[in-house]
Amino acid sequence: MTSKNHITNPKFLEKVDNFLKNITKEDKVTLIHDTDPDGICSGTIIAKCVERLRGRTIDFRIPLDKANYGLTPNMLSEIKKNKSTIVITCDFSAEGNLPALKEIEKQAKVLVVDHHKLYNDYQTDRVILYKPQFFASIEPSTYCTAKLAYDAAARVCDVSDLDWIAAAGCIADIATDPWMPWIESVFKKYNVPMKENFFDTIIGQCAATISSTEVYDVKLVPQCFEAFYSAKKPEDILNGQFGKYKKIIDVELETHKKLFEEKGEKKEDMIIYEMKSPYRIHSILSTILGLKYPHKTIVIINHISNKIAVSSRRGDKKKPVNELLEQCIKGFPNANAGGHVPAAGAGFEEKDLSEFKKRLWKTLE
Ligand SMILES: [Mn+2]
Repeated sequence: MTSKNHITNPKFLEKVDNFLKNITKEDKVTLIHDTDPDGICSGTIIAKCVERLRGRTIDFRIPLDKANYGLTPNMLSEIKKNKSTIVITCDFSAEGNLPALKEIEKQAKVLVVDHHKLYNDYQTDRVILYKPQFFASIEPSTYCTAKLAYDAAARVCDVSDLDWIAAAGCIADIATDPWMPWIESVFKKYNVPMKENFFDTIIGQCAATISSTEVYDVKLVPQCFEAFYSAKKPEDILNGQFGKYKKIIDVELETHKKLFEEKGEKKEDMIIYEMKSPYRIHSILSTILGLKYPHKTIVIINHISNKIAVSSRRGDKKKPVNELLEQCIKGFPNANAGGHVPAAGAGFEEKDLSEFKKRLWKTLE
């Protein structure tokens, strides 16, 4: 099993245990989750955990609104309308919007399950930020939310049948390194052959099914959650209704992988590739290329419905790409950037693209 040596603050985890164990049948539980594989996988594990603990499933589920990353006014009004007494968020920095978090706290107890950057150290007797930064010595980007959710759930109920879902989240987030012995045991348990590239395995393909569906049409993702909720094993996901979206997206990815090699602009350790796709494939594409070129800073720029979406990777973490993107969009109107040291994203208006690229190249000087 997983070594416990990475836990630096076991007392902190007891607070999380108590939060989960104290949820009652009468509580109204709202789950807010990201719509990427780690968000879906962690959300499924948390929802299953709540169901097993109190004998009734969660009451409300709100997928994250990608256009307004984080807690939104719409979420607040829904939580108010629903009279939620428990709010659990998965795979985004809910504390990034502190006023909204404080507003929810007036009405509900909040558990933030997440491994993204810590924006506000806000822990109260009604709000727990269950983030690796507070209790583990592991680099947060490699302690993905699905694994956080699994580890928390495993301390308070039996979720051993959900291990493959947690492993899928780890693969999707390139968060396998610290958990290798455990991941190998999961593969063995489900007779899944190990491959050099995790994404080529059946469990990796489950994660890819979510990301493909998300980039095909984000509106379909809520159904992805249901598919994971009812799946008993990895094959159930691959043989389900979402396989067809994966095939469409795979073709699009192959096209741009080739074009990246031909048309990517290279200078020193940076490769910038500008593309146009009707699908939001930039982040999957940059994950694939980041794995292929771990010592390069990969920047994928997608022109999508008159906006620019950027995804960046730096496998060896030698240069923090979250800071790189934050720095390069400074002062742009309607822009955002954020993420992890090895993986980050940004969005801004098309008119700012040339300035953005100029600033990117300038960081090499
Ligand atoms: Mn994640």
